[in-house]
Amino acid sequence: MITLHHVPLARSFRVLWLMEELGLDFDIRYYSIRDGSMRTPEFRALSPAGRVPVLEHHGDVWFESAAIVQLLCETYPQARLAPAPGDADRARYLEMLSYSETVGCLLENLNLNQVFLRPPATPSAAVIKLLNARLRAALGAIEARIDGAYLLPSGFSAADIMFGYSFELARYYVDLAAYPRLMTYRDGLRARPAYVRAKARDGAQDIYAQDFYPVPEEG
Ligand SMILES: N[C@@H](CCC(=O)N[C@@H](CS)C(=O)NCC(=O)O)C(=O)O
Repeated sequence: MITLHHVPLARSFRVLWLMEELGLDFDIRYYSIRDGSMRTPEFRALSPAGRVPVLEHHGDVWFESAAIVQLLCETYPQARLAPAPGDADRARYLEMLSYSETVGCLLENLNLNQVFLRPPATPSAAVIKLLNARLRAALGAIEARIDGAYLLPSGFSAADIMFGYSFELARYYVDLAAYPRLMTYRDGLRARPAYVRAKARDGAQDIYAQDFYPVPEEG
């Protein structure tokens, strides 16, 4: 009744993790960005841009991670993972849903330049340098304002799933030692039982071949 279309370590992990937090019973259909499995007409019929996540939920088909996360929070409100309209944390919550994709898009562009681009195409060192600086600035802004275990004063929420996932991926491009408060925050998220269960179902990633991708020298 619930099927997640998922690439290991991709944004679909956000939905996987949230569904573990919600205690839902669901299947996972695994894909790879590299093997053409996302280019079939069947998958394109589910996902207009051919991206994950896609969630089939009791006959409905949803795409875009932030939208799916919000729809799940609204469908299962008893979990209280999304502040409702009128709640004190609502504005910060909505900001962080979108901000997580600000970070996500920077990571995606770094992935395109430093992981997926194939010869004879050559990545631009200047563009990578700029993207990397923008990623560090985006993370630094949250490092400066986070002052507890979670993003919202009211406690754990789906915003932590959205942003926590992005922060995990940033380790491939930036030295996370520059963000000590976010590292403590990340360690707290990693210790959540639902996160541990989600990681156990994530699958083996084939996106990154290195642990770290430094900014190349210009020139
Ligand atoms: N804004 C979308 C982005 C989805 C997206 O780009 N997903 C990536 C994986 S993280 C993907 O499916 N890429 C496939 C490709 O680039 O071919 C979301 O948050 O769901």
